[in-house]
Amino acid sequence: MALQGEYAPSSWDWVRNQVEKFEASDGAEANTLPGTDDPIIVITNRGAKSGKIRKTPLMRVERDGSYLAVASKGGADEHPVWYHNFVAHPEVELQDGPVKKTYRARLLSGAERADWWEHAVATWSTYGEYQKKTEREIPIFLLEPVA
Ligand code: F42
Repeated sequence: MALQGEYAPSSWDWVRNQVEKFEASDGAEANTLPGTDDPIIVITNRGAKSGKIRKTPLMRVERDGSYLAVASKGGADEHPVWYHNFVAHPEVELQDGPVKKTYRARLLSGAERADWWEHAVATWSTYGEYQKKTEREIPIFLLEPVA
């Protein structure tokens, strides 16, 4: 069941523009981190306070049909706001290229987190640099398909 509600675009222009181009082309364009060949996905999520629909591009980290959402925010000392949305409303929609499906987000910890963090850094090494920039442990959510 698609997430319904009023769409509230990101307040960051480059993010809002990437989402617009990605969705208008059904994932055929604007599907990499600008200036690189590194693939992204777009996650539709519900605002924890506003209840509005938010769309969050993230680097594509996938394994065996599940995806990872890495709340790195460039190594900032605070979590991205979407972290709170995923905690409050774990049912999200993830679009990878033309394919859009429903997933359930689960915050990882312990050995499971360590295993998936290793996969995230192996997929996109900049995550390792971001973690070195901050004392904050970068949260990661496992997104598992909802049947
Ligand atoms: N961010 C990452 O953290 N990791 C990535 O791998 C990543 C890759 C990436 C690739 C392409 C691209 O274009 C962007 C990429 N980003 C990545 C950036 C990511 O998409 C987000 O823009 C970034 O992580 C910051 O997320 P944010 O949720 O903090 O966004 C801010 C700027 C924002 O949109 N704030 C809104 C605002 O109005 O200022 C509020 C958003 C919101 O969700 N509000 C909640 C609500 O209720 O509506 C409130 C929630 C609460 O409890 O406060």
